[in-house]
Amino acid sequence: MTTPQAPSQSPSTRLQEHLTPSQQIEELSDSEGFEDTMEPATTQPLPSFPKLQMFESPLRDELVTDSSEIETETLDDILPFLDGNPYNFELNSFGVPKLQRLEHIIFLHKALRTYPAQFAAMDAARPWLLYWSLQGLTCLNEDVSEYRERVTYTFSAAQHPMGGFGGGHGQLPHLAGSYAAVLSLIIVGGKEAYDMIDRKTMWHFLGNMKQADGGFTMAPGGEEDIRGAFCAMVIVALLNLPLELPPTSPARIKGDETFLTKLPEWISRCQTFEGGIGAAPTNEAHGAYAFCALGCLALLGSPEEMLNKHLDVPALLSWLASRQTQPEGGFQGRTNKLVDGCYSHWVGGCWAIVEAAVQGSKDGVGARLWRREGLARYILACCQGQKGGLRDKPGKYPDAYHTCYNLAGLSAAQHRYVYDYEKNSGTTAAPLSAAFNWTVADVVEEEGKIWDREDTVNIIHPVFVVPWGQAEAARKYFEGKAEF
Ligand code: FPP
Ligand code: K
Ligand code: ZN
Repeated sequence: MTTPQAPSQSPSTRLQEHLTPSQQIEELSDSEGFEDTMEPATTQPLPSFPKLQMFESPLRDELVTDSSEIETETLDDILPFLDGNPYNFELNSFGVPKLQRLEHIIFLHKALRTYPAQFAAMDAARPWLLYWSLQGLTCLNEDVSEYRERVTYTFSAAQHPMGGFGGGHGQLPHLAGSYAAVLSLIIVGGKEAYDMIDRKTMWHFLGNMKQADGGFTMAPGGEEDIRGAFCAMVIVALLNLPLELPPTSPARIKGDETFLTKLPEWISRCQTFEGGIGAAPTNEAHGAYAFCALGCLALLGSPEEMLNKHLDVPALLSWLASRQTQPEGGFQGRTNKLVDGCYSHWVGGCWAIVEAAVQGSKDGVGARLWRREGLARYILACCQGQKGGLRDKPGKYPDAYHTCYNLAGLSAAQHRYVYDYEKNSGTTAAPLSAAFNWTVADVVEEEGKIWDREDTVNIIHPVFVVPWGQAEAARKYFEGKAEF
């Protein structure tokens, strides 16, 4: 099994020969703020756009609705980017815009700086801003160790005395904030960052979110949905927390014993008649929740066992495959809605887990269930902002969220993740260690590569969505700790 590496010399390394990182940012981004020009420049045709892909989706019917109209308008915005090159980006050897690596790196460094006053409304999302930016940077092979101290300091102020993380000092803890905080700390890594997390109060906080029906609420008295289950179990697995519920847990009070009690059954109830997965039982299926559900199941056991036991896999496959849009190539989040670059990860990231469930073993012949080439083309041709950062679609501004998840999706397209039952077979079967069994391979030529080595982003962990090796390092560190 090969472990592909990103290009050895990152653009920033080249730049750093002359300037410090902050000087580079000033130098190259001048006064644009967070803006991107929406004006396409002159268009040069892309030589390699396959004509077959130009046909409209055969699934479209005659009925005109608000949804069909906006779909048509969206296609009008997107097609110029698929069969032309409105921003005059340099093209790779396949005739597709190159990954604008340096511009994206600069964009993400800027996203980690001070925000103007109107961003105060996003204060509760601060952990996310850190996570998206750090994850995006590492995906582009950028070293983020310069942020280690700041990240540790920021989250030490956002940690609630009763456990978990909020958006900042004095804010109530939340499972989404706690998830983004823990992932950010694991990305920067190191003893100080790890030790800053109060694992014992975190265990109490997570226990208080666990409900007697098997699911988790996002916050005390908050909504119960699949994000809660996924975020909680990611934290339990990474921090190696005890599976036993604390005595104050609502589930414990009703007689349940562990974080796992009735959890896969609760996830199973989120699968809908379409085959996809909703936020909670009875909700509409949506790609973002599908990733949370599959990720959560892949934490509890092997994908093969967990998905086949708790989901209707053929129905799931059919629904997931239907999310890839034609001719755009990217993914939509739900039936009859629009393609969006962030689903490059939320849906694109589901495939590794689903493929592992279908293939079973590491020797399984690569099942070709989706078009990697189509996704990579949508990301490179349509989602790269003119001045750095990635976006939902042409006509939208780039942001850290879409940059992170487009890059994660590009990684999903470029690498083949394989579940290896034998990877940790020498060690004891520690609780919640299933997600530490993944290995990775490069995507082979026949799968339709449309990227060069320079357009290749780093491998990320298919379940934890952090740089390869960082989840393993954290788990190893916390396995070396006493219970608390
Ligand atoms: C719909 O928005 C979007 C959702 C219903 C899901 C949002 C959830 C996430 C992005 C993932 C959360 C994951 C974790 C780990 C916390 P929309 O109606 O604007 O978009 P659409 O038209 O594409 O459905
Ligand atoms: K959307
Ligand atoms: Zn989006």
